[in-house]
Amino acid sequence: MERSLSIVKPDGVKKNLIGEVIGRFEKAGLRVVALKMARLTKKQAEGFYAVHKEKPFFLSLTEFMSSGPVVLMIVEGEGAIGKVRELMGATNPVDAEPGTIRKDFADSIESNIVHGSDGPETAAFETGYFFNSLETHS
Ligand code: 3AN
Repeated sequence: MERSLSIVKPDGVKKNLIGEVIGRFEKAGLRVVALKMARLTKKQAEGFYAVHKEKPFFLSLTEFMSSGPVVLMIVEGEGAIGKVRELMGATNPVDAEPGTIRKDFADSIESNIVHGSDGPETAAFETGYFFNSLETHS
């Protein structure tokens, strides 16, 4: 069993895609075990994306991620991290495979609808960043 932290980003919420994203996860056999809606502060977005703090897109990314409400969730299942990444598609929607969330809905490499943890260590950090054990229901 594996867990991945996923976010429906501000563009996904604006485009009314919360159910679409969760539905795709569920149809792939993943379970949502923690869920909440939040509006991140700039500081919270900076902490979440701390690994990217030297990147040229850090300011723009953290402004975007704090620009409107997001949906935060932990999804659980066998190979959850890889499955979520497969369902999301490549970071840049231009490179994403047909039938992926980003190919179907994303406007750009930054406004790309959805986040998913990229490995077991990031997943452990990211799930703990937004949820405690009392908020997680296996
Ligand atoms: P992914 O979300 O596919 O794991 P990461 O972890 O490389 O991608 O990047 C985190 C986020 O930073 C992306 N979801 C995207 O919103 C943004 N990002 C990544 N690369 C760029 C870029 N070259 N220009 C603007 N934003 C970017």
